[in-house]
Amino acid sequence: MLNSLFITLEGIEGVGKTTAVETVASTMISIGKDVLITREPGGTSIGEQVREILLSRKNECITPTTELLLLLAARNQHLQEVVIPALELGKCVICDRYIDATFAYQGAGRKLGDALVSQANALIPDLAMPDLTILLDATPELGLKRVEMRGLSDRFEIESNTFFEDVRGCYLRRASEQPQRILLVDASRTLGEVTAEIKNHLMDKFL
Ligand code: T5A
Repeated sequence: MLNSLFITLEGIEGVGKTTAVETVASTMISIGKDVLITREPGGTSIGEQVREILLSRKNECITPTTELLLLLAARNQHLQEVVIPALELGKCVICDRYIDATFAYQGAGRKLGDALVSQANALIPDLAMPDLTILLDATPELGLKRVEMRGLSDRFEIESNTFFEDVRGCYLRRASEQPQRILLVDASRTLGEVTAEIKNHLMDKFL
């Protein structure tokens, strides 16, 4: 997949992933890349339907294992239908959340563990790994405050502080284990500072 790039954005709720997707996209377009923006769970018709099930507060009875299997069903569809074909065309695919979220939320948050999450992901044929993951990091207090200002919360956003501390801890551990792939960005700074760091990193790495 010559010239293709797969970039993912990760972090707990409200740290600014969706905002950063736009920064990554405009920077990569400015250096001549053909960009495709997508997200997980979602990115396909089936994936977006699964997203609705997962985020709806009506579905509080979903068990951790059901949650994991639904996410991976959506991921498989997303990879086969959208991500892999785009990478084969040499595009730069920018995805709002991907595999690190499953380790952080289901592995650590829901306590299913790394081993089960790895085994479940291994069921997906051609599981693409990101070339770069931008991990936006801030405390759950700060992230949830930003999200609350937006109104109604989804099924994940009503989780406890301990849940989000576990999720954050797993993300930070993965960043320290995989520094070549994961760029850790302090998202508690101003939007201007966060945007500048992301842009500079992309320019240094890909220009
Ligand atoms: N999930 C997903 C799993 O459990 N396992 C998985 O494997 C996967 C793939 C999806 C849910 O799915 C779960 C985790 C999630 O709970 P989502 O909508 O993709 O949900 O994720 P959220 O984190 O809920 O998305 P949010 O939109 O809430 O948060 P973002 O994208 O991090 O934040 P963003 O960019 O929308 O910003 C929030 C607000 O803060 C402002 C923005 O303008 C916006 O108003 N902001 C800043 N303000 C000040 N300073 C900054 N530096 C700022 N950056 C952004």
